[in-house]
Parts: sequence; C-alpha cells; structure tokens
Amino acid sequence: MDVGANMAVLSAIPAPMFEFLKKKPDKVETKAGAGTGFSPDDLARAFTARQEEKAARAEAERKAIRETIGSSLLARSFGGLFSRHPRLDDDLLDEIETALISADVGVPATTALVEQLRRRMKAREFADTRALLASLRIELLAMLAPVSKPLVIDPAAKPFVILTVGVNGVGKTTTIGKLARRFQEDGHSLMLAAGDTFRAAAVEQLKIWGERNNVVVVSQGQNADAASVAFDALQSAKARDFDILIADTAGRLHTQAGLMAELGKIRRVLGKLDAAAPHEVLMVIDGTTGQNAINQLRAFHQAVNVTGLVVTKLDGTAKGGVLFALAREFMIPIRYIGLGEKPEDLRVFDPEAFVDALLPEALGE
Ligand SMILES: Nc1nc2c(ncn2[C@@H]2O[C@H](COP(=O)(O)OP(=O)(O)OP(=O)(O)O)[C@@H](O)[C@H]2O)c(=O)[nH]1
Ligand SMILES: [Mg+2]
Repeated sequence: MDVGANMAVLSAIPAPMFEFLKKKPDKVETKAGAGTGFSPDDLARAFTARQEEKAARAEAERKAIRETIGSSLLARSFGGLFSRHPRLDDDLLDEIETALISADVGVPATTALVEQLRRRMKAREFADTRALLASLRIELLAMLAPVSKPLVIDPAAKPFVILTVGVNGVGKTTTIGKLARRFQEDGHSLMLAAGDTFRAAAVEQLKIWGERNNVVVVSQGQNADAASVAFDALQSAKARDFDILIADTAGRLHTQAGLMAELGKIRRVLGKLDAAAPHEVLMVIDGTTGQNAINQLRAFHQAVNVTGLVVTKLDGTAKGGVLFALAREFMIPIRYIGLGEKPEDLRVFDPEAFVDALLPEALGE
C-alpha cells in the first residue's frame, strides 16, 4: 500500500470553513439574532452564502464525474459505436452487448438490457439509432436510480459512526482522508479511529495527519485488538461530543473467515455503546476489480451488513460498469465514487452525470 499517497490526501485538507460566522458581528444585535451575537441580516447572508456554496459544489461534483468518466476507456468504448453502426440491426445490438460486457456490467445485467432493446427493435418501437440510444440511457439510469442515496449525517446520532471495510488496497484509508475533508468543510467535528492495527505504518499515518490537521485520532498501536480501538474511540467521541467518528479497518480478503468474523466483533462492540452504531457500514470497492466485486460485497454484507458503498479508482479504467452489476445485484446505496488520488477526487455519486458521461445523449447524432 502507498502510505505517501494517503498522506498527500490527508494533509491537503483545508481548515474548516464558516469563517464568515466566526467573524465578530458588525451590527447591533436585534431580537431575531438575540443570544447568537448575529443580526438577522448576518444570518440571512450566511444562509444564502451557504446555499450558494452547496449548489456550486454539487455542480462541481457533476462536472468532475462527466469529465473524468467521459474521458475514461469505458466511455470511449461506447464512443464510436453508433457512428460505426448507423443502422438499427443485430450488429448494433451485438456491439452494444460486447461494450457492456467488456465494461464489466456483467452477463445477467447485460443480457437483460440487450434483450429488452432487441424486443423493442423487432417491434419497430425505435425510429432510428438515436431512439435506441435514448432507451438504453433510460434503462441504465433506471438500474442506478435505486442506489442513488447520498450519505446523510443524522445530527441526532452523536457521534454518527462510520465503519469502513473492504479488501486490501482498495482505498479505505485514502477515502477516509477524503471524507474527513468533506465533513470538515461541512462544519462537522470529527474523530478518527486507527482500527487498522495490522501495520504500524497504518496507525502512524493517521496519527501524524491528525496532529497536523487538528483532528483527534484514537489508536492503540500495532497488533492491538481492532474492536477495542473502536470501542475506546466511540467512548471518547461520545464524551467529547464529536459529530462524526470514522473507524478505519485493516484490509482483508472476503474469503478469510477469521478476519471477517473480527469485523462482526467490531460491529457488536460499537453496538454496546450505542445500539444504533455503526450508523453506516461503508464498504470500499476497487472499481477495477471486475465481477469479483460481487463476491466481495456478498461476503462483507453477510459479515457486517453493509449500508453504503464507495467505488474507487474509476479514473482511467474501462471497467466502471461494475457499478451497474452491483446495483442490480444488491441495491445497496452507492454513496461516493473515487476518481483519483487527490483529496477532492471523491465525488457524491450522481447517476445522471455518470450515465451522461458514459453515453452522451449526442452520441447517436
Ligand atoms: N487512481 C486512484 N487511486 C486511488 C483511488 N483511491 C485510492 N487510490 C490509491 O489506492 C492505493 C491504496 O489506497 P489505500 O487507501 O491505502 O487503500 P486501503 O484500502 O486503505 O489499503 P489497506 O489498508 O492496505 O487495505 C493508494 O495508492 C491510493 O492512492 C482513486 O479513486 N483513484
Ligand atoms: Mg488502509
């Protein structure tokens, strides 16, 4: 694993925002702002600024997805398809099938998609290839719609506990750094638990970063019991009133029964302190894994009841289609996608931007 890359992500997290509200109020306090030290105007301006900032960020997320996925190998394999096959015939359908299979959409999902298109083509429902493309886009979107549920931090959960799990090297620790940046930008206080106790470097990298960025990291050194680290961290986060606790765990193969059972123990131990914890079990999946991702998710889901997914490394792969296969098989929300190694390269999953990038509406023209 690459400690250096993780450190780059972790150390690039900016100071918390909300500087505006930290400034001394320059107006006389009135009734509506009484007790807060801010006038209604101050609060209204801060609210508007916050809304604008959120809208700008959502647009930036969609743009990043369109640009990165749009230039990926996957999108390129769809790219020439309609110009090479301007006619509605079986050749076009065969090409679509090949493109979907090579993108790792998986055989069951691909067959369902293509057979549906074939039926409608034979029934002369499509006037031209553009109409067929439009229908394919709708079908792809429909597959992703059920898993489009962004992670919402419940303010009533104090702290909101996120347990990250996944096989080795998929991007768990990097994702935690990216998430920490996001949550800080949203004004949340957070604590991290260095639950990867297998490697000294894993604990160290979180500790060093925590010191630099003023984020508390709970650890117990190498070979400590991961469940006991999680327990201590939750106890401490509760006592100190943190909004969010993110627990890292060591990577493990989904076939290693003992290690998978350990994840169940971490889960149970957290539940002793807060019956609702962990509030999110976030499984990180390497988007380049291919169909094996299905087996991984099945095993992790069985062990710890996964509630959300992050699919990483979708930059520069032709295999992003695994998202469709995962969605079809499990319907577990895909919270974020990883589009690179930089801190900002974790994006809220937006199915429309994703399908738009893979199959632009203009492709059939
Ligand atoms: N290109 C690309 N690389 C990524 C992405 N996410 C993570 N990586 C890289 O993947 C490598 C492994 O990331 P880690 O965060 O260490 O993965 P991990 O799951 O914590 O690994 P273990 O703790 O060893 O199981 C690092 O080099 C990361 O920079 C992504 O979205 N895109
Ligand atoms: Mg790690």
